[in-house]
Amino acid sequence: MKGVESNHIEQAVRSAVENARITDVHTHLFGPQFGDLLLWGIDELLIYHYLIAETFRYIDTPYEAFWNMSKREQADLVWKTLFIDNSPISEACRGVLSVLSKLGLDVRARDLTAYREYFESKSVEEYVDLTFELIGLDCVVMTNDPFDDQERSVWLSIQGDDPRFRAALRIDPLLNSFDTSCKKLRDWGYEVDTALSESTLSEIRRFLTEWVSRMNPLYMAASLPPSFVFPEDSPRGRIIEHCVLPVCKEYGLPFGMMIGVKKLVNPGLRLAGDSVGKSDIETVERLCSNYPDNKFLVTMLARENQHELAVAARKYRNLMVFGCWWFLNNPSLVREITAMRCELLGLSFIPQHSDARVLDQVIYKWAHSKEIIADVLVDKYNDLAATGWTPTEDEIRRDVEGLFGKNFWDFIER
Ligand code: FIX
Ligand code: ZN
Repeated sequence: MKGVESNHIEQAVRSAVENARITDVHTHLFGPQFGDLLLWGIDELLIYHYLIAETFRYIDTPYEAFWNMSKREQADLVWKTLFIDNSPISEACRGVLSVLSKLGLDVRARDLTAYREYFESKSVEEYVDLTFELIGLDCVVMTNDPFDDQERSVWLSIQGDDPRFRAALRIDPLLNSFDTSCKKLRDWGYEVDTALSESTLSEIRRFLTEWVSRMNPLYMAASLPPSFVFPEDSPRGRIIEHCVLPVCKEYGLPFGMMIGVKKLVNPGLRLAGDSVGKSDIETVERLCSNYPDNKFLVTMLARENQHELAVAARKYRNLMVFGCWWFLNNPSLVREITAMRCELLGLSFIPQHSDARVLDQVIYKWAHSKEIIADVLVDKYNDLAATGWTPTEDEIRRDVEGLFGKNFWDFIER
């Protein structure tokens, strides 16, 4: 079997990564059939909550004054503050410029008006096609919340779907604020009460089953606080134990746990106001250990949790680690975390997701991530070749296609 000569490994790896088709396993994007829930274009890029948080570090504008501005006025302020008055070296700023550059726009001109004219010249359907093809996206997984009134009404009336946009049933309100969601469930005809009686648990299972049937989700998911523990004698603990895990098992759905978010530490920043906390890995181990017939798709937000999460994945084949999430999606940390995962897990993990909220973001989030993941893989295959084991180009391609999509689909279908 002819392996790649060591002086050609880098070229083979970078070519495989460049050509790898992508399944983006977690985003906040919506297909065009969801109307204005799908965000795209330069103004949406500029008012991404990452950039809003960064803008407020430089200005004294009262939060409410900012929120009372139009989106265009907000975008103008972000552009002036982060790109003109200060150099745009943060990852989120660089991302905006990467998008413009890859779309062939003249970044050197710093001409926001011209950039706006470009996007105004596109239809959403045309731009979705362009974006998916530009970055090699096969499919993105949405975040679909039946408790969101605007989204719920779309699901109840939607005709047809776009196979490039697959669903994930997101249940944060059910798990993290059951008092509020209990009332909504009652309004929708489910016989539930906050006492979480057996009949209530049965009704919650019915609710989940009905939305699984409606959405055909690839997984069920929730973001969870650093304090998340299981088992726990709380509404969250009881609903996970008696409703989420049984329904996931019945339908073969992974339970996606995104752990470590401290919600709204600064409420004035709204969506930009969340922070991070170290979480309890033993809870993840306990769930994987006690529910061997369930699958767990897990990402954790704290850098301090990454090593123990990778070690936990070595112990439980029903645990799939994914992404460098949110505050971890920065070059220095993606590099560190991906190398550690290769060293501990080989190729049995999902290195990245975009978490894109604005369609255009997939262009930069994947371009930046592919570059770093390729760097790490070049190192690892060179280390391999140094032992005398020379991987073939087909093997490298196979491995890379697993990282960018097949590992996810195999886990989903297992
Ligand atoms: O819970 C989540 O899905 C988080 O990713 C979001 O709440 C967060 O705002 C985000 O978009 C991070 O990238
Ligand atoms: Zn997200």
